[in-house]
Amino acid sequence: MTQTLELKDKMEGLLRTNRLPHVWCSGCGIGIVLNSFLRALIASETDENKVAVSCGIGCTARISGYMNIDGFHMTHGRALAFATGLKLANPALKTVAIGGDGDMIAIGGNHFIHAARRNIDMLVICVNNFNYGMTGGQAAPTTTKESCGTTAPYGSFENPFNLPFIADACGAVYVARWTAFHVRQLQLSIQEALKKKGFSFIEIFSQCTELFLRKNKYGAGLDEMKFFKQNSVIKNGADTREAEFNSRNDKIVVGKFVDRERPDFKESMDGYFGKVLKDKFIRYEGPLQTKI
Ligand SMILES: Cc1ncc(C[n+]2csc(CCOP(=O)(O)OP(=O)(O)O)c2C)c(N)n1
Ligand code: SF4
Ligand SMILES: [Mg+2]
Repeated sequence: MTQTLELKDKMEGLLRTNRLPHVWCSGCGIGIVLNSFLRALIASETDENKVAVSCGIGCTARISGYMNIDGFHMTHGRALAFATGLKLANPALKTVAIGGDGDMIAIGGNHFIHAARRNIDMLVICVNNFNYGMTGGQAAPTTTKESCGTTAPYGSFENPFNLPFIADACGAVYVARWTAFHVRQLQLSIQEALKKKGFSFIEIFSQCTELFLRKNKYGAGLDEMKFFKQNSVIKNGADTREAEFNSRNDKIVVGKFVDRERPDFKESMDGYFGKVLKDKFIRYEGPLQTKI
């Protein structure tokens, strides 16, 4: 009982309750992600004063506005670019970028592949609801084949991206996928990824009740949770090529797929310049730490 009350107090402390009610539609999965993220911060005993959350634009990207920790609401698609700048300017920060599939992998796709390639030390959480929710349900690079969107009234015929595979191929050190149904695994995964050094990526399949589900007559939020539950297969360590989810008839492969070590951007940079510039190289450790 005491533990439950303690958690409730801590959760409330991390929420900007004066901003409630939130903007999300009833049954939307984004609230589940916010809840899991805050629980993971508490359980991992991460100092919230050393965390900065960068978000772009979209329903998901509104998440930083409800957290009582340093948050930035960026231009569309630039959450990772901004998080990169934050991390380089203050290496002591744990930077987290949270956003939708459109924000991170359509307009922001370029920033995504390069942040992973450079192994920038950040946690990226992408809520994949298979469409652009905020702007009216347009098809995204994640829309499943034959599913409709405002810009695909007869259904999409394009191949959707396999996000875990892209992150893996670009060099992410941690890659996982869960759904809004897998709350416990999601929280544990976020906890683990918060401790990881380097580019960590977690994709979360989530329900956009008002647009993607309604337009496609896939049912209400609860029906989509049942769909996630019934069609998911947990395959920790699976080859990310197996994580393809091209159509609603495919199985949803979830789990932790990648967990490896490689030097992050700063370690590589310091190592390289230390070698070529020797004593002339001044390592930058942050605004208060570096003496020039
Ligand atoms: C430069 C620019 N282009 C387009 C938009 C319009 N816009 C805002 S959010 C968004 C897509 C949001 O989709 P997603 O990132 O998947 O988030 P969701 O709402 O689904 O959570 C778009 C196209 C914008 N704000 N800025
Ligand atoms: S439009 Fe979709 S993604 Fe946006 S809040 Fe509503 S249900 Fe959620
Ligand atoms: Mg989306």
